[in-house]
This record gives sequence, structure tokens and C-alpha cells, in this order.
Amino acid sequence: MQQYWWQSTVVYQVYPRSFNDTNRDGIGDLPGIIEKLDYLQELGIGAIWLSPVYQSPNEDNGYDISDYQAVMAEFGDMADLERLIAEAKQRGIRIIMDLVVNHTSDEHGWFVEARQSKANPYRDYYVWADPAADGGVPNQLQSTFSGSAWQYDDTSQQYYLHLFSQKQPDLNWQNPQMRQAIYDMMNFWIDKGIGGFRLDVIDLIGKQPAQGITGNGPELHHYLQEMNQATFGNRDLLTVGETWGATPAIAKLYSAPERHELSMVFQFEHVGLDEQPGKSKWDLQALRISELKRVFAKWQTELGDQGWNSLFWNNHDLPRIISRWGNDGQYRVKSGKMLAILLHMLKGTPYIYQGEEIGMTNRVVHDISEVADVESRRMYAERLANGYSPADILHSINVKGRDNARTPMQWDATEQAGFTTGQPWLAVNPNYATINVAAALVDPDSLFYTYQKLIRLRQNNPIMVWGSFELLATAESVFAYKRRYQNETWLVVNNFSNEPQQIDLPAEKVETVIIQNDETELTSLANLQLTPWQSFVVKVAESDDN
Ligand code: TEU
Ligand code: CA
Repeated sequence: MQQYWWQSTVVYQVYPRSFNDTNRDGIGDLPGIIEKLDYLQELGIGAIWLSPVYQSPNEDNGYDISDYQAVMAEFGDMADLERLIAEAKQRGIRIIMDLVVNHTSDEHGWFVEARQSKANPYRDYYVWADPAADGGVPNQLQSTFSGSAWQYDDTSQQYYLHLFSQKQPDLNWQNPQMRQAIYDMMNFWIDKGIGGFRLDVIDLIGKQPAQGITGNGPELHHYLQEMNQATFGNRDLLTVGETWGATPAIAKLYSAPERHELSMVFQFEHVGLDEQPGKSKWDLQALRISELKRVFAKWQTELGDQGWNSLFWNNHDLPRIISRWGNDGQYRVKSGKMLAILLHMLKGTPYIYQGEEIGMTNRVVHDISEVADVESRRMYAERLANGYSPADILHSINVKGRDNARTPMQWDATEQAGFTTGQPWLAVNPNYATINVAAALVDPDSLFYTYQKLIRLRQNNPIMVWGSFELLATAESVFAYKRRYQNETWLVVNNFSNEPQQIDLPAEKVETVIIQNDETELTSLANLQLTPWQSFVVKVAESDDN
């Protein structure tokens, strides 16, 4: 496969609202990100995925945009954003903008126009439908944020589609004028020197609502090839699509270079392994490590060199991984290191979500009034109406709610974790006194330095970027695999549990210890007793059965 910068870089996701506040209003801002660029350079990342900073009424924290070419006042202004792009570039860091073009805000000028009348020139920028014969919703399409995906509009006595909140009307990608307007907007940002785009729910833009089709619609890839030609194609930019419905075969359609669509996609198969099949993320079930191994092995091998993987445990929609699948008590740092080593030793582009590098955890709420996220609040209302107990619903929110990822970044042990000297828009996790950047930086054994080392290893070892993958047969809770490249073999071993585990690899001749999360002596791997959450990577001698 052709070589691109984004195959050997590591991306850091910033959720601006919760990253760093510089003007005491309790809301993170662009000058706050600029202030921390030296810290991110120290970590070693090569790009920042910036969650939306565009003008928005914040129904969904910026994923409801009212002006694509204006910066949200709370975050700063266009000069601040241009300064961020320039200051980041000076430190070898590219800025990846979040492109939210499946829908706009209902306060976007296009929609304000469109709902004026059926004859309005912007009407067809959105998806409208007449009521069903019974005067009700056109069909049973549901919103991800609970309830019908159709909202009635009195003015024109038609329904408009919103796959997310009713303040996020879906754009009609079948309209070529609308598509061209989006491409012009994308080129506006490309001309500002950004490093690429993260494309929000991009697998939905080929929807055919009348046929009940939302994801992977027939025109989807045609639109992406058109978008590629009209905007970022041949501009050496990173483009990553958020595609909840992708399989390896579909991911290849998106990321095979000769198809001229995207660099890679975020696929979420591993993220669904602790929810009851066929139900929602709120219907919890325990993770089975064998399932996680199966899914990772599939994606590591089936994309081969026809596509490219993204690697992530966290983002602004997911609970904190150490609380979810690690141990955020006794083994917070050790399990955090195991999770980091396991993920970063895989083939693909790793993404670190703000706070992951210092081991931030989920927070616990005791009442719905403490919950800010529109998705959780609407689910709470819907389930309460369906007879669920508040305690059960709150338990699901504490385990899976998106606010877990959105508590303010913990910079130090001063008041409000050094995030703000005002009142934070969302409460700081009370464990900030021990879990914070300042404490991590003065502790050579902290999780921060494990992430820093993994990033440096990826920059200096092509085996991490290009090596093949082979899952090894082990005990259920042991996740071990090999990477091979040219005549080099690395063995990666992880104990994914609170209990000691056995692994027996007598034939492996350890040549070099690459990284490990404890002091275990690793000369022989015969009948090795792994300590809880133990993780190590060793270079082993190449032997013919190897
Ligand atoms: O997310 C798509 C999406 O379906 C998730 O929002 C949803 O929360 C799911 O249940 C994940 O757990 C994207 C953005 O990442 C998200 O923040 C936005 O809310 C959403 O699209 C709409 O723009
Ligand atoms: Ca602020």
C-alpha cells in the first residue's frame, strides 16, 4: 500500500468544551488548546482531532451546526482558530476538523429558509415527507436520541427527518446544489491549512428514508468519491469516517486508496460487545475477552493491505475504558498501561482521547439533574415512561453515558482540576486530586510516559505500522498476538483480568524487551505466571515455525 503520513502518526482527540478554559466562564476554549500545545507535543502526537468548534446552539454540544464557517463564540473567534492551526503546525501537529454534514442545526440559515415554504429554494436541502394516511409519522424510522425520527412542521404540514435530535434536521444529499455547498465549505477550511477531516456519521448520508434505509445507502460511495474529487483528494489530508455500520468489506470500500474515498474509518464492532445483542447500549452485558479477541483479529487480518484501520478505546461518545474494561481502582494505572500497549501494538492509526493518557475514569451521578447529555436525558425520559426504575436507568447512564467522557480535563490538583477558575459547565470528577496531568508528568512510571513511549516506538519501528498480525491461542483472559515484518517478530502478551493467568511459550527466545507494565523478568516464557493486568512486548528470535 502507498505510504501516507497518517499511517505512522498518533491522533489526539480534543473535546474543546471540556479541555481548558482561559476566560473563567467554565467552558473550554481555543486559546485553552493553544496553551496546551507544548504538552501535546511532549506526548508526541502528530494530529489533533478537534470536535466541532463551529457556531451552534449546543443542543448536542456542537454536533448541531448553525454556521459552518463561523467559530462558536464561547470557544473564541476565527483568529483564535487560525492561530491554533499555525501554532500546532510549528510543533508538527496537524488540526483535523470535525465535519458534521449528515445534518445541520435547525437554526442554520438553510433550515430557517427551508421551513418558510415548500417553494423555498432551500426546501430540498432537507428531507421532507407528507403525513401517513392516518395523519401520523411517514414511517417508523427512529431517532438515535429516542423517539420518532420525524418531526411535524405546522407551517407546511409536512414532517422533516432528524435521525438525531429534532434540532438536528437531516440534509438531503440527493440534492446536488446542497452537496456543492458542502464541498465549497470544506475547501474553505482546507485553504486554512487544516490536516484533514473526521466525518460525523458519514455512513448515513446515502440514506433513502422512504425505503427505511439509513446506513450504507446505494449512493453513499458515489457521494464520497465525488466529495473526494471536489475537496480533499490528492491534498495529503487525513480523512476518517465515523461509520457505525461498517464491516471489514465495507471498510475496504471506504479506505482502499484506489477507490479515492477516505483514509480510514472508525468502526465500532468492539464497542458493542458489552451490550445485549439486538438491544441498545443501555442494555448491559459483561464483556467476554474471547469475543474481543475475535473481533480485533478479524479487523487486523481482513483489511489486509486493501484498507486501513483506526484504533481507539475512547472518544466523546464512549465511557472511559479503564472503568469500562480495565480496573479503575487497585489496578487503574496497570490496567491502563495494558489497554494502551494492547491497542497501540496493533496495525492501524491509534487515537488517544483527552484524559486517556493520564487514566481518567468514569464519574458517578445520583440524579438525572447531574446529566447534561441530550442522548442520556432523552433515554431517561423514554425509559421512565416505559416503567423502568430511575435507579436502573441511572445505572446504565453511569456505565455507558457520554458525559463520562466529557467531564473537564484534569490538569492539576488545584480547584476545578486547573480546568477553570470559574464554575465548570459539567462537574469535575472528584478524583482529580490524584488523577491529573501535573502528577503524571512528575511520575516517570505514570501512564503518560507509557503512551509517550508507544508513540515513539511507532515512529521508529515499521513493524508496528506495517507488520502482519497473528492471534495466539491462549486462556480466555489472555490476549496475545504476534506482529511480523521482514525478518522481525514481536510478541505481545496481555493479561486482561484481575486474576493471575498462565501462558506457556517455551519455544520463544526473548531477544529484547520492547515495553512492559511491570518489573517481571522475561528471559523465559515457559509456564509464565502473568500477574493481574500484566502486559509486555518482546522481540523474539525468528524461528522457522515462528
Ligand atoms: O455519533 C453518532 C452516534 O450514533 C452516537 O452519537 C451515539 O451516541 C451512539 O449511541 C454512540 O454511543 C456522532 C457524534 O460522535 C455524536 O457526538 C453526535 O451526537 C452524533 O453523531 C450526531 O451528530
Ligand atoms: Ca472559556
